[in-house]
Amino acid sequence: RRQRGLVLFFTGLSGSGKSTMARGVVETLLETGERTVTLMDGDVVRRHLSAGLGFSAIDRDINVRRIGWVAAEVARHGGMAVCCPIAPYESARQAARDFARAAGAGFILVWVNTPLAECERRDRKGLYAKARAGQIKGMTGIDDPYEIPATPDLTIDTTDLPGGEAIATVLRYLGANGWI
Ligand code: GGZ
Repeated sequence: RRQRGLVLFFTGLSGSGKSTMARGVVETLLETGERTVTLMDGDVVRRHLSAGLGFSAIDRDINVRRIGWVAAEVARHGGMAVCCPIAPYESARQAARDFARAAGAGFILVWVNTPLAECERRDRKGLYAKARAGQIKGMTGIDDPYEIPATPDLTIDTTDLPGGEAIATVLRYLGANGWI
């Protein structure tokens, strides 16, 4: 019997651990062959699907809705799409959920709620330091909003969680809910 399609959507600040978790989940599923899975990696999305968009409220809204729409199409016929944009706005996240529902697919919102202080401590790309120094404007969490998700299906703080455990938590959730 064909599996029901699923959109697995990670949201959280830059440096929260979303992409690492998304990649880990995808890697595991590809290895086990449990599901066909498409990763909508943030960098790749912004290079192709959302080329030309910036980080204004409107551009972020368009970006996240596009991701949600494509993910729903992937899931429409039984595929699984894994997305990991910051997705700072509740309305765009809700739109992504509605696209999935309209496609007859499931939708799981994972809020990676690693606190700003920890994301800033990691600062792998140096963006937070630049934002604090006023060299870049509109950095999420510094001088741009992140709306707390109202109805996350799963909430994970990666501060004290080794990468493998964060990934395992998501895989356990998928297993417990019959998705894998
Ligand atoms: C937030 C920014 C910004 C600003 C560039 N604010 O850690 P990263 O580098 O790799 O992930 C961030 C990425 C965010 O793009 P998204 O498509 O996920 O954002 S949204 O959902 O809001 O559309 C960060 C980098 O782009 N980046 N400028 N001002 N993150």
